[in-house]
Amino acid sequence: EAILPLVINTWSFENASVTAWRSLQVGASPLDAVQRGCAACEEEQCDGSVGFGGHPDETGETTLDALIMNGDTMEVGAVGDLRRVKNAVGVARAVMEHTHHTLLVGESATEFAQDMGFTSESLSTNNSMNTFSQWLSQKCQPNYRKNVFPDPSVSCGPYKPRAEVKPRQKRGLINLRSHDTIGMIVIGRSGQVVAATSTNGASHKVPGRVGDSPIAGAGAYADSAVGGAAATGDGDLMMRFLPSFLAVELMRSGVEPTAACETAIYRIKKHYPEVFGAIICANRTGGFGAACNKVSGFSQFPFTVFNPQSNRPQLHKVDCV
Ligand code: SD4
Repeated sequence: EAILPLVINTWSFENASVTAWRSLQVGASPLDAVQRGCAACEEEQCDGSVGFGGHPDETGETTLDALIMNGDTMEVGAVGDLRRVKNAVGVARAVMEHTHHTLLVGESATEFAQDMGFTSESLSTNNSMNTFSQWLSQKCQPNYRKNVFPDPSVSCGPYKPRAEVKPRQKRGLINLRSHDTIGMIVIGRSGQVVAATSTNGASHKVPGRVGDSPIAGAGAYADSAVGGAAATGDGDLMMRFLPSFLAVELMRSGVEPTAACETAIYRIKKHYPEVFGAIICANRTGGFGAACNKVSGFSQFPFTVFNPQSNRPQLHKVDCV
């Protein structure tokens, strides 16, 4: 009575869903399907939050995080702070297939990608450069440094990336509607669970910042014995709770996907009630659910499901807790 295969992803990224589903239909493996699904989002720059040309860091550069996980073998490949390579999930796959490592970062990840034949090109676009110059031209720039009294997240005057360090703030800075990482779980007909993520992270981040998306158990997790999960939201805070791992472990102990997702969100909410975060969960029989944290301006989280019952990418919305 399993309803498989299943493709489920964060947000209303329908092309990603269709791409993964069609890949399965023509006999591709779940791993290939999840990779192609996320790559479709990278190419179309989903919501400006995936792939090149989005969310420039403090210096104006766009950098990428991505992960892919095989729930049969528990192999993971990931890249963080990847520069000048558009297909981040492809590089993550190459880390998994062609190294004994799990995570490569920064310029060295770029070098690895070049060795593997990926093209090196600028990730900047007119759009990302405009975002950057608009930010710079504001009198006070919201940023991720804790350096200016009284609001530690705003720097006024000529922007100085390096400044004295002040006590940490508890509230994240992720701007609600502009950070829509793709996280996708694919479960093949025979129950192979895989997951992947791809994102350009957070606008105006400190260079070197790596979010939750390329961290196994944070951005996504997959175990074919149980199911999979993938998260989106304020990665700097979410990654402290490994929500994807927690959700999978809850499902392992028999909790239904929706309840597993909710518990993972509640765990974060307890410490950071204002965190913007959401998670999708699926179990190996094709059951699925999602949860999000209700914060001002965000009360429903959309996610996309493709299975034999829907026969098309179906948009779901879950009310936040
Ligand atoms: C990050 N989790 O880099 C990503 C951003 C995101 O929806 O998912 N936004 O923190």
